[in-house]
Amino acid sequence: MNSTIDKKLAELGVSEAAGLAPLFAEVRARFDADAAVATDEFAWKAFRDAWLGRKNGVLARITDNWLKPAAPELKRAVGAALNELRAHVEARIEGRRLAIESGAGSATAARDAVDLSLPGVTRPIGSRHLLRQVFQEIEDIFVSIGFSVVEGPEIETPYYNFEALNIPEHHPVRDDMDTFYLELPNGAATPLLLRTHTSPVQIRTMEKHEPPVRVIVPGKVYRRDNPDATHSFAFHQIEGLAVDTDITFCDFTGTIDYFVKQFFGASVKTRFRPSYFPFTEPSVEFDVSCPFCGGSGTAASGGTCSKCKGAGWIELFGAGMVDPAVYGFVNYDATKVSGFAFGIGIDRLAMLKYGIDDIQVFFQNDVRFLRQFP
Ligand code: FA5
Repeated sequence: MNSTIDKKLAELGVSEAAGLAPLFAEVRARFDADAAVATDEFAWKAFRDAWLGRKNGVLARITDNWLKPAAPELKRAVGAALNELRAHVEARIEGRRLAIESGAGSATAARDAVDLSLPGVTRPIGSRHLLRQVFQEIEDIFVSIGFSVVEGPEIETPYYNFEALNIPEHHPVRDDMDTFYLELPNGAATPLLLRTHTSPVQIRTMEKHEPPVRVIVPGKVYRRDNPDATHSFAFHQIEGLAVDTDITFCDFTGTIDYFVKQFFGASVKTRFRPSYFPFTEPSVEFDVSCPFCGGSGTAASGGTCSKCKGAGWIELFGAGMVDPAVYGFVNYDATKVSGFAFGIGIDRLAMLKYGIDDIQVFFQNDVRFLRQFP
């Protein structure tokens, strides 16, 4: 490997004979690009000399640097490729001269540069994922009534995910939120986990802001749940939090009712049932009348509605008035402030609104599904 061509072939990483074609194709492409620029006599002369000049023209340099020093077994092939290139170069240079003389130089050059008759490259245009669309829909509704959108980290400390939400270590409710812990070096200051809900952002928000606070928190959350039609180990929630000096349970029900009617339509009925969360008191589960059977429990076919299993109601999310104990963790005066919070599972909400019966389709990226929600 001592000649320039051998070096160039080695650079191309191909066997010597096989390397000739790409090497000469590269030179030819460069020539064709240069040719398009020679649109008047002056440019044409410079172009001709650059390629055909006896001493320093590209073809002369190829002869000196590639053909002459090529290994004997390669010489014939290099010579043939060079002759072919020379024929192309000479014909094209002559063609450019005739075109310039006849006054069609610039038009021909433009045609050479861009072939307008070629069909364009069609690139499929994507769309926002259905879950992203639902997030946007919900954000718009809450923003229109004075809430701001904030976000928080998906990797959390147990303090924010549990303790500051009034869930001490060994509290049984932690079992429902079994989650993934991160492997950290020995001696790390605190364990880290993938957050199990968006509620830690309640604490982070209140730590930073004095009341009044009105925020919603869209985001991804994680639990060690086995995947099935309604469970995924990664899913989405929107947290809501409103705290001020005079917020009552009526503000809470009014806000939620407004949201649900905006989202599902005015005819949907709503109800609260008592529930339990360590960070709200009282706590509720919020139900809507089944949008599939209109709350009758009976499907259009006459049988039992399969979506609500005949109950006429579908559970939507957990919520409640913020437990005064939580205010203690963020230095709010629990005797002066009150508020409400809620945590909506977005995946299930989207399934309900758009009649999707398996949560897993959100994560499979099957375009046949995605195209149904442009
Ligand atoms: C919570 O996560 C509470 N942080 C909600 C809350 C916030 C209550 C503020 C009070 C005040 P829960 O574990 O019920 O609650 O989950 C809330 C919603 O997340 C459920 O209603 C459901 O829609 C959704 N969800 C829960 N687990 C899964 C899962 N594995 N896959 C998909 N969605 C889930």
